[in-house]
Amino acid sequence: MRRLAVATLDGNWEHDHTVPSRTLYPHQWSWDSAFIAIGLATARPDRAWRELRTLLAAQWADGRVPHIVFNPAPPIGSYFPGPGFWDSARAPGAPAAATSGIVQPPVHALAAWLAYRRTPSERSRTELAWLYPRLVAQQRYLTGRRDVGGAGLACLVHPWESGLDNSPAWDPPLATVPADEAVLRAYRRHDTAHADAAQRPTDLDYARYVALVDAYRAGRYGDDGLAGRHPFLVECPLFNTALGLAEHALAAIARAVGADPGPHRERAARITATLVDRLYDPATGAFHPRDLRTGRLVPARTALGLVPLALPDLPPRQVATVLAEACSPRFGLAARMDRPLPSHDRTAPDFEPLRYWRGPSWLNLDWLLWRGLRTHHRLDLAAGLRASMVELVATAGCHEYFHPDTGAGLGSPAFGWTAALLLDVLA
Ligand code: 9YW
Repeated sequence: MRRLAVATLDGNWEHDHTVPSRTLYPHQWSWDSAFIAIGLATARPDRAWRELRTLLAAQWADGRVPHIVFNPAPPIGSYFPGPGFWDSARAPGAPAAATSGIVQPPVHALAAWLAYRRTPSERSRTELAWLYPRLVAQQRYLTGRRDVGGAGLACLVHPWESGLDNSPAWDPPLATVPADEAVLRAYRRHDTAHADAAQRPTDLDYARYVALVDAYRAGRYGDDGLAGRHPFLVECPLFNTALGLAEHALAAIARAVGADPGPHRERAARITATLVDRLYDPATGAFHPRDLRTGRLVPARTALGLVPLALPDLPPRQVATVLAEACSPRFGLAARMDRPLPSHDRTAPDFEPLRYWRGPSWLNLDWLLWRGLRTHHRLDLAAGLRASMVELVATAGCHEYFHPDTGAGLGSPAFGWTAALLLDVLA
């Protein structure tokens, strides 16, 4: 399995970064690269650092790390929406490379720290020192300009920023985004040429995704006054967990490169406390996104609501209730799992076992939860989840996602983060 995973990453390596998938995603994606670097560190450490360096070299002047860095070579035109649609060159502070204008969960500081721990050499320390101020700037952007709610959490302006594009969590906030399918007909989706349309977001979802980019691009990706003008504004529990994990990782990185870890520790504690205060629902015992346009929590019980377990300083009460939710029939976490962990409550009427983030099982969600279980000393459950991850890949290969009942491979084959995170749990 290790050989298969390394061969998958080798096959997706593209001179200075790894593509998530040769067919579906022929550019560099932000949080994919972080997960991929974690796996590369176990087998190709030089590439792990190169991966992160390439991504952070495309950071914007305001600190945002774009969710896509476009590969200038042939693939242009093979992915929608491409660089022409994003038109980043006309935005103030954009880098030389063509990129998107939005972000993804900031798992990069954690990735850099884990890569360093696997290969703690002088070379690694140099790389870490290069990354450190850039990772700090990324946090400053997310907790500064993106703190639309004013409480210290990052606010998302697009479901793509969550990394879980069509999660049922986004249905209510998206419902009010004007969707003109005619707009979409002016473009051509490419994803459905490479993957079964039944396993992808719908055309209506895409019409709204396009409308949201149109709105953000019209303001040249500026964040001033978002509250009064932008049609989609949410605080996401997974994204903000990554934000907190990043401060914990930055504290460790600061120590390694001779900087002061103190401020990072303080910020980490503040993020966890705010997450509990704003996104925890005692009625479900889990976390939920907050829709800033209505002020309300989104009721859907998705896997997003379990991810704060990855925070080492999550209070015992929240640890206990999130574990209860994860072990309930909705998600079926157990020391011996009889089915893979789904991305959405499998008892919900809108659970869809084939459609992307509306039910299928994903290794990155498993991995975040697996880390949380180990952090909170639930080694029995961590072992059960790890066994489930290994079995998925052993049976179906390094697929993008998996059927939450049968474990059959879905989406793209030879998918980067599946291979990478498997390498991490095997190491
Ligand atoms: C798209 C690359 C990306 C991931 C996201 C996933 C998907 C892009 O693919 O979004 O075109 O749908 O939802 O998390 O980073 O793997």
